[in-house]
Amino acid sequence: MTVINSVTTLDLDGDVAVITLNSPPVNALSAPVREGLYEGFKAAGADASAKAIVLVCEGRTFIAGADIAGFGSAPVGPSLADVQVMMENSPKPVIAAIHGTALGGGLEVALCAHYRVAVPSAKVGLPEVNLGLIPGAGGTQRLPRIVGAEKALDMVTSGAHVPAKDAAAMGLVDELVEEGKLRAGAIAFARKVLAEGRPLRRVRDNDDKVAPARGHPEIFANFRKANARKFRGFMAPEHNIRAVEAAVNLPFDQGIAEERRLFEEVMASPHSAAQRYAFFAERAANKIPDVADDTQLRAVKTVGILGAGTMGGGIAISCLKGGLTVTVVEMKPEALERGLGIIRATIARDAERGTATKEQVEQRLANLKGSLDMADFKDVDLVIEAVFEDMNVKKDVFKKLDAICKPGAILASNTSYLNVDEIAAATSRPGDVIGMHFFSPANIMKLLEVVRGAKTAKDVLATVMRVGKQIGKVPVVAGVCPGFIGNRMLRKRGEQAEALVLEGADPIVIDKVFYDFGFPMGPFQMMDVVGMDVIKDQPGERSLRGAMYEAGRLGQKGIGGFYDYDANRNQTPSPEAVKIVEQFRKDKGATVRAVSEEEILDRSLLPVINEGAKVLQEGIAIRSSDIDTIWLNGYGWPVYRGGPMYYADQLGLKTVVEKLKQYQAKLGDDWKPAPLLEKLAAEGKGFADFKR
Ligand code: 3H9
Repeated sequence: MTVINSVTTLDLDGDVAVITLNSPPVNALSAPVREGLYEGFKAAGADASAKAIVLVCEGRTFIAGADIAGFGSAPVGPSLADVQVMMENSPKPVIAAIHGTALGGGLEVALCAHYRVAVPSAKVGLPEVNLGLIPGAGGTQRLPRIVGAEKALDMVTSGAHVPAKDAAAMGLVDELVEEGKLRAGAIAFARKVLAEGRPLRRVRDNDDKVAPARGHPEIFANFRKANARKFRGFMAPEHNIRAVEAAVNLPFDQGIAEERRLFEEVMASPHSAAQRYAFFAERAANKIPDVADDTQLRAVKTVGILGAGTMGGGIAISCLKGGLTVTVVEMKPEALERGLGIIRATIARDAERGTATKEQVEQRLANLKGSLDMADFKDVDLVIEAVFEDMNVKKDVFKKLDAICKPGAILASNTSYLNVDEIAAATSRPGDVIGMHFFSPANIMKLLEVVRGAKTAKDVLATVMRVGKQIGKVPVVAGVCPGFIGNRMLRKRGEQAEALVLEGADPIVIDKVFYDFGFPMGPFQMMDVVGMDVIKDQPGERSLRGAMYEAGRLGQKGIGGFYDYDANRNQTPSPEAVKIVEQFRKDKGATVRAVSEEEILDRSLLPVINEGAKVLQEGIAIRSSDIDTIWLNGYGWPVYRGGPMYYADQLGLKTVVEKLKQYQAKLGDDWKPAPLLEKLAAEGKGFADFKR
């Protein structure tokens, strides 16, 4: 075996040279990896006894892409293009052997091999769009030359990780080899290529798959139209489409030049900077400073869920999809049957939609049990309580769980604002108690606020973070305070929405400002979705949503709320709602004035940022990027704007402080900048610079 460099070796298996990359965690295309590939292919090419060359990776995956962390630093050593030219022009057949994920630059490298083999569990894709980018190493030109324009459009604009079996059906993978035997399978395939004298197939030379789309601009126009809603506000999907158009309409080398031009444009955009930030923010959220990475986790295989309502049901579906065994407990037989029915139907739908195999669906259904007796939680590893939001009810439940559950079981509450420490104090084992705040609909929404109580044990916290990932969530740690991180900040926005209406802003205009900023909907549309019955006034309160509720306008579930709806839930302005708003202003003795869209945006976002600063200062959030991860995954903040704290950093904290002070002078001390915000602004720093 020859050591090429710190991450690459070359060895010979008979007449097949094998280049092995080993650059944990994901073999990203860093300078040493590019150097290793370049020198490895050079050496293999020069070795007269090698007749074919296999590229294989060690560790969890094939190359997962360019080194995102290294973007922006000066290039060192051979470029990726140098490596690709070397592979594609190799006079000996090159075979890429894929396991784990061949993503982005990783797939682009594999596309320069003459053949590709993969194990069945492997996935391939060009996910650059999710980083606000386009593939920049020929992916947009080579992919359509194998799968055709339409499939390529789907892949580059969705960033989907395509399973090896589907990739093989599209011709992206030439042969599937036995799981766990990739190296041997790839070598055997290489021998077959040699024995059969198969050609050195260069993807770049294949025109057959792109030719049919040439002269058919409607393919692209229709694709844009069909996805307009999904792509709204983003820059990268359109750039990806244009690059595939170039693959169809231009000769290969010109297409590559166009791809490069488009890549550089998106790379320099604030959108991509924000989306790359979001990628690392989500991963940083897994790191808890005082909890060691190698903390011994508790085994969680079985979960008990108390409550089969909307929330409990959604949580159950997530757990089942994550491979856990679930026991759902309800008080009444009808409620249990209804809840189980909805869970089963939702799980079954995955097979119809093709998002799960029939076997997976059967397994999930078999893993689901229902019961009317909490005593059936006695053997479960984790209980998630999703009952009514009332402290006395919760305490009573936790007292019972304490008596029923086995030692070491984790007891979690899905409360969205109650004090987890108080709940924990109702048990004899507060160290085992934690908050798991799911967002509705819990089977769809990615965010999971993991609420760490004062006494929550470190291994309980680490275990729940792991379970969160296993069930497909983005877990973020929050400390105990009313509303935790997300809802505490959201409340500030809600207060302003109502204040703005009182001062004269039209709810429809407020919603439009939010929509134009990139949120999927504004606060009033949101209330219509949630339902006024859920958010009606608390005793002593007199809010606009309360007035809407009293007028019998519950929102989408009823006759309408702030908007009217047709049978397909299309919204139209509501004359009835206008009357309620006018009456509400009268009752409150409000004086109406013209409110600009700029003021609406400032007054909606600045208090959220200011509250975020307090959350950070109090240690409720570990780091500012955790707050952003929460807003991106639970509150519809557009990912190309990075989250409220990132957004504030882009505005400049000095500007944020100045604006808050202007509003403080007009509207009172609620607008006083948080001390941490003032301090960072005075030091010329951003939230991202804050270290505890
Ligand atoms: C690209 O290729 C552009 C080209 O077209 C153009 C070139 C000119 N770089 O997610 P995990 C780190 S753009 C650097 O927790 P998993 C990650 O930060 C790229 N670091 O693991 C984490 O570090 P830490 C296109 C990376 O098993 C660790 O690896 N490719 C990269 O849940 C583990 O990550 C993509 O967009 C990277 N490319 O999932 C793929 N990738 O432990 C992005 C990961 O210190 N990656 N890290 O926190 C992924 O989707 C997932 O990481 C993957 C593994 C599915 C691979």
